[in-house]
Amino acid sequence: MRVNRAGAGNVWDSRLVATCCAVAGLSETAGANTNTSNGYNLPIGVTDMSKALYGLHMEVFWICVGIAVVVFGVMIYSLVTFRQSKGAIPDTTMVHSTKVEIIWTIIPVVILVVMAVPAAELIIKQEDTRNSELSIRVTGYQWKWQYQYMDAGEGVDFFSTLKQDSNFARQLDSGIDPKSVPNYLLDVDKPLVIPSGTKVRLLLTSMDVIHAWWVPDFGVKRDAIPGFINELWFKVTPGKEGLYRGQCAALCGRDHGFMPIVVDVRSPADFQKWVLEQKAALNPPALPAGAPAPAAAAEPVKTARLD
Ligand SMILES: [Cu+2]
Repeated sequence: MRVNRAGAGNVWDSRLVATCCAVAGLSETAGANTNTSNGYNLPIGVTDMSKALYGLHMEVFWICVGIAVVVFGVMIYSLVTFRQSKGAIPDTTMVHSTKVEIIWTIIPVVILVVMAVPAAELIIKQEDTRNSELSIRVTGYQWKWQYQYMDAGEGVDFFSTLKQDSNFARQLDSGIDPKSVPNYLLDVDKPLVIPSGTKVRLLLTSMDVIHAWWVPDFGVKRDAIPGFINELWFKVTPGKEGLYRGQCAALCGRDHGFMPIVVDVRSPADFQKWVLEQKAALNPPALPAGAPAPAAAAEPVKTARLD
């Protein structure tokens, strides 16, 4: 019995550790990429929006701390000072005091307004996808993401799936220590590439179940729902180029934990170069007249199949 309990305890201990590691996971890899989370608080992030969200979050946090200190301070002081053993007699003069009721209604309303005004301003800003400079259609699948570029990247279209080394290590009895895999479960074969200093709009949808596209460092998280198109936008501060990692944030089935998001932020010039490379790969340049065509041999086979 004792052994069993100890065993169960170990399982829970290890699960707790695993959960904590998973929570801190985005920051654990900070050395290998540019994520700004410290594992304890919201990441400050690399967009004006993520910084504003962090600022608001801290403002509300300190208001809550202030309220807690005042309320618990008065409560504890009253409990200690006016206890029965000291001969305290209940004061009944303030029962149904209109003055007190007005005060304790107005003060919380003022506090709520102080929090609600900047919060509403930020929500309005978050929803404002006007004047975006690059749109990308993001489609969630069980269990991968598809990125289809519009505007300057028109025609670029690819899937982004869990990187092979993570995929092998995660298999039951793989014999591979996940700790030996860099960015375990947080790496993909082909990251989303975007330019810095550019307002990027994502159009999110899904082809099966509800997924959610979440990159903490950009201060964005939104559901990808079949039959709907949701929008989000972000603009990475110039100079913050690098790799940023996120995950699907909606329980989307068996492999929900295995569809990470990696965003490769490049300078606009590097992004332009990347787009040209992608387009060149899609449409190989026409061969000069008279040159031997390497694809010529394959062509009749294709035609024959069609016939
Ligand atoms: Cu998902």
